[in-house]
Amino acid sequence: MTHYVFVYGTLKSGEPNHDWISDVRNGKGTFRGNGTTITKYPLIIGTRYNIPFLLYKPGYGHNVLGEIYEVDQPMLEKLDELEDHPNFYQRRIDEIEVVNSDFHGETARSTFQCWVYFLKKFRADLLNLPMLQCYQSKGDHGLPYCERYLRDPNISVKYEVLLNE
Ligand code: PCA
Repeated sequence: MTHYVFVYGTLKSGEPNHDWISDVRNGKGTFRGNGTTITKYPLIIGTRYNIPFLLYKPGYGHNVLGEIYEVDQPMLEKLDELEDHPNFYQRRIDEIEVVNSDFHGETARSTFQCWVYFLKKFRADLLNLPMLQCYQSKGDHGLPYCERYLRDPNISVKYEVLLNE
């Protein structure tokens, strides 16, 4: 079973979690092209660890740029583990427009239904943060991503971005 995933954050090539999607021990992950969300969404950097989040608030923010990967079931399950779907990020299908033609033999297609990791039940104050169009950990925002192994294991950052239930 093949899936398409649109990645907009640390999973992109050159970003701190790219190894997850390129490590063959996790399954198959093949880069298929750059893409952009057809719907606008807020892409923000949040928590003390500078984690990128796409907020599920259609119509706000930008048409976000990212990368489209074709992945197999084991890889999708690995990505769910990294993103802690569905407890933290929630994966949902979204329509993504291809912005280059790396889709060998499929150039007639300009949009793909892709899985995307969103934050759905997010705190409203996150909407006051700067909204990016394209994420880079080392971008000029000055908020580099803090990798997991460097974090305090006693602190859960969920409360910094998710609504209390
Ligand atoms: N990793 C996922 C969601 C946010 C993140 O850092 C991605 O790159 O799409």
